[in-house]
Amino acid sequence: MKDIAMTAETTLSNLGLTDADLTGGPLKVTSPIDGRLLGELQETPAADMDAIIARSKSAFKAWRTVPAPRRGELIRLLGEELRASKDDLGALVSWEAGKITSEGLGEVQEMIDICDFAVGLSRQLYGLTIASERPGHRMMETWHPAGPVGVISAFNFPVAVWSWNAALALVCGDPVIWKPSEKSPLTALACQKIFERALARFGDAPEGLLQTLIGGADLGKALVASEDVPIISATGSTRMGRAVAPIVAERFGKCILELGGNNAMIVGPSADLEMAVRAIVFSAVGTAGQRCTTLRRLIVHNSIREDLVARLKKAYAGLPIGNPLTEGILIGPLVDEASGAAMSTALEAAKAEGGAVFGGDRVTDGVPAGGVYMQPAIVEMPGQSNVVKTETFAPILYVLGYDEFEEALELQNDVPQGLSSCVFTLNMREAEQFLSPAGSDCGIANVNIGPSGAEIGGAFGGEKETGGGRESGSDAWKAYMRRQTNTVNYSAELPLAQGVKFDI
Ligand code: UN1
Repeated sequence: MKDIAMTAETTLSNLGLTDADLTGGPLKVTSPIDGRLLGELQETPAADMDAIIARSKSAFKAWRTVPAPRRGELIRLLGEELRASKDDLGALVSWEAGKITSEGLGEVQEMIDICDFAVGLSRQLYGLTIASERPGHRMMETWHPAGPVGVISAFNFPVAVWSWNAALALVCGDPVIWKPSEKSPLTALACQKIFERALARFGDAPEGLLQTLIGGADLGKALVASEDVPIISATGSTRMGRAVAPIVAERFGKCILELGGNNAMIVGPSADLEMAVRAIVFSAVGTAGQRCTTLRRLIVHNSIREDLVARLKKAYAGLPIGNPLTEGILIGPLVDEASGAAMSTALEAAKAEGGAVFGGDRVTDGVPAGGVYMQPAIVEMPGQSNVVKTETFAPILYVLGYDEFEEALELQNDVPQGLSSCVFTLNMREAEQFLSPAGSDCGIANVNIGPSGAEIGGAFGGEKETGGGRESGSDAWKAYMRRQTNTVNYSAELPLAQGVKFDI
């Protein structure tokens, strides 16, 4: 094995993080891999928030008039810088969030993809033209930049989620103020440096286009409360969303919320089980069960339940758990002790609610000391009890049986969350019913692929407790702009709409 101590330092210095960034501050950043100290960071003083927001506001005044394709050029350069830093930033994601190498790199690839998307988008911020009822009039819709966007992101996708928001916001003409998770400030600092390299090559961007806040919840609170930040895009727990949304609503700001998920797969009797097993294992245990889109509920037809569960147990028994930077490892650590404890508590609750638990123990052999390594768990449940309806951010897969497809759909929808969902079936009626208005109630609904690992081209987000926001592809950009309806009269008359007469 490589000397991992050396690689952590090399990774940080390759990304331009110096001793000045990494020492002497009160925010201790430790790696979930082995608990090692990665840095002691200075925090952004809460007293600076007014100045930070004011800087963003003045950056907005300049940036909103820069032609959108020119704004796209900045994102093109950001994409180039990300390509150049892909290996290092991917490795830092592993160090700070505990992801396996391939997933760390995949996350950076997702950033590169959204930059490419946003560059194209910068020439496609289209509005409609609308037929006017009045002669000699033309109506149209124009999309304008909206103002500073506050981005609050979680530890589990510490850099990709920022980029989905930032790449879109910046081509839309909005500066960004980023409050990363306290668990992942190093990757955020690295992104700030990468962005600054793109800025230096770009040349004439206003100062303050991207500002990163390092520290605790008070900084996020100031951002959320500020009337000068019209858009707050927040990714994290439903609890966090419940705190953020009313404050933003109070001041008539707009929220883009991407909160909890409790994603299910329905497996019908006709399913290709071989494929289903691969999809289940990746989506239930990948990222150690710490994706919003992680598969948490398996709703399987009773005729194949035993067979499928037996295959899964076999696959689970051989899963390589350990240092996520070691080749061949598929399951790294949970982010911290509290996550491990939450997993154990959920498994105890599942037992009390009648569940039969397979796996779920802490692993201490063959893994680095100082990290929280857990065996993924499969829990056969008698029904969709409380614990199954609760999102536990850990690799727990609850299994429920069904007889009629309608029943499976009801189970799928009968949870508070509504992010992602899927069906494995070769029966076209089942597949289409799943996607129909009477099918899955989630923001993402897939056929014969798992619920996680979405591409950036689609709009990402979900309904109910997931918060209703959409980020990333499709027309998600519209949430970062303000819509203006324009009516132009090129006639010499002044007719009123609806035939109203008002002669003076
Ligand atoms: C998240 O877990 O917050 O679909 C994001 C996926 C990734 C993004 C997940 N593209 O799993």
